[in-house]
Amino acid sequence: MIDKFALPQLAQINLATGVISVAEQVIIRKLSDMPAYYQDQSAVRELLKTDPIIYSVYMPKQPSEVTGMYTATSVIEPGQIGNEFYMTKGHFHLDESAPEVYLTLSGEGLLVMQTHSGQSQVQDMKPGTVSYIPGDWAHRTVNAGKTPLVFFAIWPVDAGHDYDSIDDMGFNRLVLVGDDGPHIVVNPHFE
Ligand code: S6P
Ligand code: ZN
Repeated sequence: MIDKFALPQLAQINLATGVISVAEQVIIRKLSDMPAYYQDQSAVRELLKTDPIIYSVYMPKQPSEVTGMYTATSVIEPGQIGNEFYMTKGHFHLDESAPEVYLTLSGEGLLVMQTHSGQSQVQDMKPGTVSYIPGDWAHRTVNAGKTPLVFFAIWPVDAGHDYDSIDDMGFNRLVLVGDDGPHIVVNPHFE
């Protein structure tokens, strides 16, 4: 379908902070929005006293509400909770034919992906990496560095988001803080 209503748009992204010049909506996720996502609940309770921001999402004013693509920058703060790095909730797309592309702008981390049938894959994220996420793969990003992990995402407007599956089951791989960098391990609590 041809998008008759969209006009060309120009935006400027600050590559270090992820802030978009034409940002219309900013989503801020604090630890209190996702306490059950981390394994070490005594570390969670301690950190909830300050309730840090884990990540923010900046969405520009969209050229059209009807068709096309959404874009956003995500900024995952550096930090850890117990022996896990700060990370996003992660989600599946409701439309399994709706893929997504992530371009890392700054920082370093990992993109954890998995299918409903249990296939999993973890990709490095660093400035310039481009990840193609097929429509039926859940995706979560993890900041494994000491600076904000900033990436740009593009996905179809009708993709929809399924957070409940991850809320219920988690991901089957965890990224833990190791002496020599991130360690990917099997999640013992994955159901
Ligand atoms: C949307 C895209 C990103 C995430 C963002 C936050 O399809 O994947 O914009 O929304 O990185 O992650 P989450 O899992 O809380 O939506
Ligand atoms: Zn997505």
